[in-house]
Amino acid sequence: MTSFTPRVFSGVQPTGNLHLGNFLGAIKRFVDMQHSHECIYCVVDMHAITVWQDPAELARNTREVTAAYLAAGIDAKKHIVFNQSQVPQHAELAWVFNCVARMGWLNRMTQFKDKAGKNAENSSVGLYAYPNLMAADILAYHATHVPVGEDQKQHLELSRDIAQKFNNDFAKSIKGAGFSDGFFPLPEPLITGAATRVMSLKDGSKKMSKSDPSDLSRINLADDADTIARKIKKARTDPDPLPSEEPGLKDRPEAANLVGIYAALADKSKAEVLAEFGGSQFSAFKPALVDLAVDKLGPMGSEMKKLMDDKSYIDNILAAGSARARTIAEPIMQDVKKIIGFIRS
Ligand code: AQP
Repeated sequence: MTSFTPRVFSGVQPTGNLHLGNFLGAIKRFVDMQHSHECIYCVVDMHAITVWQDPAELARNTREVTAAYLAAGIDAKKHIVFNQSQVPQHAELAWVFNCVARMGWLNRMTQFKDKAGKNAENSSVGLYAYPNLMAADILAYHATHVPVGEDQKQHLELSRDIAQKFNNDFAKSIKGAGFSDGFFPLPEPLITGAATRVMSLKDGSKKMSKSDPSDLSRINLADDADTIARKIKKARTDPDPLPSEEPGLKDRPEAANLVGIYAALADKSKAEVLAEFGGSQFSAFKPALVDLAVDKLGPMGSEMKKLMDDKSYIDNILAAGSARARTIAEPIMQDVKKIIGFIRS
């Protein structure tokens, strides 16, 4: 098998209401990965338009996700931060993958079923083909590792299937082009930590989500300290004290969620958090969680606001990052064209 340099790629959609789930499941882990890997972090604006977006809001939200990356500690000089639509290779490779992926594969995607609901006939073709674009995002850079929340696991498996099928379908041509065995890596999902699926604060059976109509269901990264405190105080719980060990969280989704959030924010395991708070009532645990959340998220929220006041600073970061991203993606796309048999001038 061809050996690939380890490279991290991931992205967040600029669809507004960036929340604690996006932070703990993705952005916080992007920050960690940059110490050990070469990283490419994208604001996936082309994914966002699979559902209609107000143009002014899309631009604002693109800057907001960029500000969140920077405020969380991503180093845009050392690593690459950019928005997807400034790098045309994503769309080019996505078309190739539209022709590699099978309808049957996409028909199994639960996110499309959840998002389209009973309205599938009226959904955009882009929403249906979304996972092919996601595969292109990753594979346009030969990325090997993809930190994501648990909800993206199925899409990542599809990316691997697409990479594998391309490698098989074009095996002879790939060898002919000088690649010893396989052109695309099979990217590995990195779904780790205590909060890979942060749940709604109002309903422990539902994922914390940008599109939940209740703002009380989520902590937004832009929330101020008072709002964070109010939302945690109002979070749904059950009447029992916290257990001392993890099996005690079974069938207690709201308790499990708050413990997971605490653990992820404190960089501890759930077991460690329960060893500290086991036997405590929520009336004691929630104030500790408020202090921790305000301590960790407050400075980031203020930094995001500051960055958002300087549009041209953010736009320059995206322009520079996009230029660097293109220099990686362009030669890979040229090889794809050669492998497929497209004539190039
Ligand atoms: N609740 C979550 N817990 C952990 N990780 C999460 N992610 C999203 N929600 C949670 C992770 O955040 C990254 C970026 O997600 P996205 O912006 O690409 O899209 P999304 O998953 O569609 O976000 P939402 O909030 O869930 O939006 P809607 O309301 O549209 O469904 C991904 O790595 C994702 O796993």
